[in-house]
Amino acid sequence: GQIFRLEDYKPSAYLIPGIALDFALDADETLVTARLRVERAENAPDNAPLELDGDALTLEALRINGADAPVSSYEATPDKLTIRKLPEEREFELTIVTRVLPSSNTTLMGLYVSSGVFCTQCEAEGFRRITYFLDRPDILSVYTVRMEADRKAAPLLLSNGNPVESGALENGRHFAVWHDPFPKPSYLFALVAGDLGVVTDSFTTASGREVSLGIYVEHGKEERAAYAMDALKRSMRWDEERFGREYDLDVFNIVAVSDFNMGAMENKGLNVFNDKYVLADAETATDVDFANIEAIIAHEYFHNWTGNRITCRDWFQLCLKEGLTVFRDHEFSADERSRAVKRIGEVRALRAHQFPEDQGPLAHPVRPRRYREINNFYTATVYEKGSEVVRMLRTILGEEAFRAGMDLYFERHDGQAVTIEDFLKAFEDASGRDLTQFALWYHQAGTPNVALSSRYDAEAKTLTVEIEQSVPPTPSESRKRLMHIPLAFGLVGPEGEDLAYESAEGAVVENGVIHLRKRRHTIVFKGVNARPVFSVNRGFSAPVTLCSEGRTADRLFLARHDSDPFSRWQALTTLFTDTLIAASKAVRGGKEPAFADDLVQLGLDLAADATLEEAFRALVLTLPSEADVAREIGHDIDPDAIHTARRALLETIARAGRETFGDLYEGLHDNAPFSPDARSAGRRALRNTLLEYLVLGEGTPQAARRQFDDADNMTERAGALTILAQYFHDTEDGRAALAAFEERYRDTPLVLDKWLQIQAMIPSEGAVSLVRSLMEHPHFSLANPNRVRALIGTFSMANQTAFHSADGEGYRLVADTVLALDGQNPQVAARLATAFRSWRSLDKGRREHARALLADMAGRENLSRDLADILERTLA
Ligand code: BAL
Ligand code: ZN
Repeated sequence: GQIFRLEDYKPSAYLIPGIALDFALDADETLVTARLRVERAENAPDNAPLELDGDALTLEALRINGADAPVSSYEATPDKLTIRKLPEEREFELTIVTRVLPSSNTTLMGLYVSSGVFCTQCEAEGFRRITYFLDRPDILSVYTVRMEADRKAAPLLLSNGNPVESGALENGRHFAVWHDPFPKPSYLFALVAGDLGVVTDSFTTASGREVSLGIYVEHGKEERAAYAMDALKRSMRWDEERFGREYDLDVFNIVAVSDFNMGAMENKGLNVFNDKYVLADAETATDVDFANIEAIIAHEYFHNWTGNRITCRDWFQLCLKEGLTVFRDHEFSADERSRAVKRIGEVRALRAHQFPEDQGPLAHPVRPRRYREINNFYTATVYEKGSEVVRMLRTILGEEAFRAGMDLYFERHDGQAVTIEDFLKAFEDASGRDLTQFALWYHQAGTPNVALSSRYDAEAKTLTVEIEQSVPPTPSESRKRLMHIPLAFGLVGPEGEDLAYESAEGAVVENGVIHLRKRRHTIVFKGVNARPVFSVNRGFSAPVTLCSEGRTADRLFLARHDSDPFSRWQALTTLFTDTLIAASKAVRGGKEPAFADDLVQLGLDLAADATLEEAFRALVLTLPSEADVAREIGHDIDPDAIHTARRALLETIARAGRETFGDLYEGLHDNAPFSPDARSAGRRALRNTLLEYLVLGEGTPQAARRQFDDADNMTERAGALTILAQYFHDTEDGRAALAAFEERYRDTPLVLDKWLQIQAMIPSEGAVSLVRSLMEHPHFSLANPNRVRALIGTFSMANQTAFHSADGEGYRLVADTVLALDGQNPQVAARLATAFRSWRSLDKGRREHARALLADMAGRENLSRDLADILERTLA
């Protein structure tokens, strides 16, 4: 297949400043009439052919300046329209009529039907499934959209921008016209037509513009949109206060649909959402769901400035809008909730999703240089590492200069399609700093390693710190350059306070940050009056792996005393991870795993420390996952040994904490009505975490059964069910709870997803056949991405022993599903296939099974470009 390269970028020979679209909506066959105002670009040759992108299109008519184009003047295939004979004038009008088939569109790209509602998804290259177009983000056009549809089936007709006109037509049909005054790339086009309920509200911007807000959901689900509306209004205010960004249209609409490939989409003025990230109430959503809704509503809204007003020149620049917007939504959630807890969650997610990507065959720079299928680059690297890079930029520049850089970026590039270079230049110009070395974070793949050691000289009162960086090779990048790594740090004194020092030599050290720029730095802190413990990468200031000399006593000390809560959590997590690695080795060698009492006691003490937030204490008691431990081991992984070791540590803590945990658990019970606020959510998180230990300590399911029966909210009900399913799935209690849950939520698909998910995680011998049988459940369907992700996605990511089962049957289950899905929805199939990305780090037998299945899949005929690309890179 064709490979697209960053260095091949050329400005288009033609521009399309305006487009008028007319949709005659019909589920079986929709006619799309597009009138394009085309302009030959300044420097383009007169005779340059006009090549428009298409995908699965049928051309019905083509007119140039109103006259039918002679058949000899163009060539149309489903994926391209080439017009060779064009008018001599620089400006002309093209009218293109295409026919598209919404109800048989299973890719969920372009125009499709979800539960009877017409909707669109155009990012990245879905607009070309609607009409022939220059479907690239640097073509900015003003859109006018007219839709007509059956009034009964689709009383609601929405598109981007502001509503202009609507009215009745013959035969029970009606129409509406929308106009979006802001020039935008085609990937931000959207249309929704259907019969939906609505929640309305309004927002007055800082400068007094009155904005009508609407969230559209299935009839009867309006109340479940209240939290999303609240999150939207808070996001709008926050962006004004933190970034000086105001909303710019008279209306802002959000539509929730049930069949959606992604989480949500930031189309101008008309965000389309996966309903999973809109609908929530106590009965159906967990606290994690509420937090995700808040974050994603904010994320899509924030795109209005970072993505829409200023967009990407080409798809290599995807991180320009995504990394930056993730950073913005992270900051929003940190401001709205607990900053420390939020940060720990971000780092856990980064390590779980981005680190394996960076360390495996699918590694790519935050700004990739080549791709075969851009859909495969909506990755944790582009999004999450992209956000970390912006966070480092802020750390390096400081809050004030960072904000000045953002202001300059908005001022300079509003209305443009730009690059990472443009973005960085704004910060260089605003701050006077040279960001050349820093820019490597965008260009170079791989997670840097930082090795570190320190020694204190009591007589000289110096602390000497040796730091060395290295960046491991990644596919097609064997030689790496040295990075600019900002490491926040502190010298923690005997009482837990940060010790002062007189001077630091050997690297630039400013405002509590060491700026690593060379391979090796020896930093001497002078005038340090007591032996400190060196606390480094506070707040996870740089996305690196840290290898420091393993002084257990120092880690135990930091876990209890560091003033940075992230570092406390990190110290404990490192201790847990190290002990789990040692225990896995022991298990593999046929020995009993053993755990140090002082570590177990530390966990108990932190869990019971009432001066700490409950959510933080819940994180403290959450052991590194099996996948976390596997990633740290890195090669020749035996998931069964890790599972056994982790279970043993859980039980050790459970036994040691039996008494305190019971009291803590009871004390956290809340009689107040459900509230999704962060503090209440933290209490529930700690309760659920304690419940697992209680059940393990007692060896009976009673406590979980009680919580399951008494719960008045989904967090506690699903938390209890998870524990019952994990440990008691083959007992009467486990079976009864699973059955009761299914009975209660059979007709609430988003909750049934939780039921699928919980069972997909059961680490039993029968896991593969259980998942296969759940695929036969009447409410499971390969056509719905949420169902697939809940069952098969969860199985592959969160059931390590079963996915990696030694007989290869877990791999086969996922491979079968990927192949079955590829013909319908290549994007979701390819995403599912990335579960194999770490196959080379498994032990030999598993590696062989994975290799055989990957090779078998790659050898199939008619694979989608999406899947072929993932398989080829995974095997390379
Ligand atoms: N642009 C795709 C969905 C999102 O990142 O907001
Ligand atoms: Zn985004």
